[in-house]
Order: sequence, then C-alpha cells, then structure tokens
Amino acid sequence: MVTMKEQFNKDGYIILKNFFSKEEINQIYTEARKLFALQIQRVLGKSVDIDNKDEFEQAMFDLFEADFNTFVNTGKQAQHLISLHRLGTESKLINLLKSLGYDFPMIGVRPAMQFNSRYLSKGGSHWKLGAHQDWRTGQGSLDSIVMWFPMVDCGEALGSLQILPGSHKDGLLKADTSGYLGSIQEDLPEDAYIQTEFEVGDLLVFSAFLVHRSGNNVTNNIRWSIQLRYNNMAEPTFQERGFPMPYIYKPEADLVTPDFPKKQQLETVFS
Ligand SMILES: O=C(O)CCC(=O)C(=O)O
Repeated sequence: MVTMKEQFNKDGYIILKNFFSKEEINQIYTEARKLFALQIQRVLGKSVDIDNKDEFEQAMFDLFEADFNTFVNTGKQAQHLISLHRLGTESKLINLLKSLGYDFPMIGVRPAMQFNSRYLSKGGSHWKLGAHQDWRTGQGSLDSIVMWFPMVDCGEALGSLQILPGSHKDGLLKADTSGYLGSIQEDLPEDAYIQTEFEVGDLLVFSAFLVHRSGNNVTNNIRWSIQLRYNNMAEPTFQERGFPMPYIYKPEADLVTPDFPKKQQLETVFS
C-alpha cells in the first residue's frame, strides 16, 4: 500500500476528492461574488443576482471593461476574505501538511484567488499562465507546497490546471522572468501533461517545483479558483538562506483618493 506521502514524493502532487465541504467553498465563492456585486452596482448602476451565473459573469466582464482599476482592486480585496483565510488555517490542512512531512508549517504568502477568462484580460497572459514552477516566485522551503482548488466544478473546457507528473524532481527550470508569468524556456514533454478535473470540494496539492500551466478556458464562464501556499520552516536550506520573503507588499506612497477624507466625514462615522 503506497502512502499519500510516497505518492506525493513520486508524482509531485495528489488530488484529494471531497477534501472540503461544498458549503465552505461556496461561502467563499458567495462572498467573493457579493464583493464584485457591490462594485457592479456602484460602477454600472446594476443590481445583479449573483446566482444567475451568466448574467452575473457578464456583469463582471462589463465591470472589467468599464473600470479596470476597480475590478483589479476588488479582485485583490477578495483575497482578504476572512472565510478564505480561515479555510487556509484549518487544522485538516495543517494536518495534511504534517502528514506530507512538514514539521513547522507556515503560510508562504496570502491566499490568491483567480478569475480565469479571456474576457478578463487586457491581452496579457495572466488568465492563461504558461508552464511554470511556483517556487521561482516564492523561493521558500524546498518542500514548499501549493494547494489549488476551484470554487466551481471544472475540467478541460473551463481550462483547469494541466500538470507534468514527476517534474518536481527536474530541478528549477529556466524561465523568462521570475514571476508567475515567466514561462519555462526548456523543452517539456507535451504528451506527458495531465489535464486535471475537479468537483467543488476537491483539492490539488502539489510541490512548488511541479511544472504546471493553465488549460484553455474555451467557455464564456469564469474559472474561479484559489491557491494557498505553505512553507516548512524546519527545512534546513530555508533556514540557511535566512527565510527569503520575495513577495513585495507595500503601501501606496500617495493618497489614492486625493483630499479624502474630510473631517466632517469622520465626525459622521464616529457620531
Ligand atoms: O489556475 C491557473 O490557471 C493557474 C494557476 C497557477 O498556475 C498558479 O497560481 O501558480
């Protein structure tokens, strides 16, 4: 009988069916849509039913076109949902990390939420990432782990992730930049990619060295997904390298809304 850890070490990934309850994923998905609905209302003057998928997602595309900055900020805010952060620290996740060999699990970076659709792209590649290894971005422990899961059922048509089994043992491959968008510049065996498929609640756990890429979302719908990243602080080279933290997280130097707030607005808040 092969253990989960042996399987993970061999393939560089495991897929756990029904790891989360559909309700806990749906809570995050609902809150994220509610967040966008607030800005859809403000910018487009439209009240949308978040459960009417096509209507709601069309409104997302319209918001993207009408006010890109607001769309991006709302997407970033969605990564700060308390429900999402709570899920990322659940003991069943931490126990999973421990069973994969983590002695000292720690959050690598704040959770990410992605909304993959060609209608949510300004010609860039962020909606459809080329082959890459996440370790290049995080530079954490050698056993850094990425957890990827969708908030909607997804397979090939929605462009679910494609992974190269065993590639985590090939070392850090050459890439054209150091970010997520940096595609690997070395030859990769096209036929060896596995197309993943998920139902809501399923979880993909993979080594940050595993080569993976977005599939091609050929539908008119958005592929909503989440990525959680962890480091093992007990990993010797991470300690020797002084715990690098290459994610840059800094405040804006100037006021985003000039001349805001007025004293009177604060008096109203605290009245
Ligand atoms: O979900 C995707 O299409 C790509 C996600 C990914 O590769 C990543 O976050 O590293």
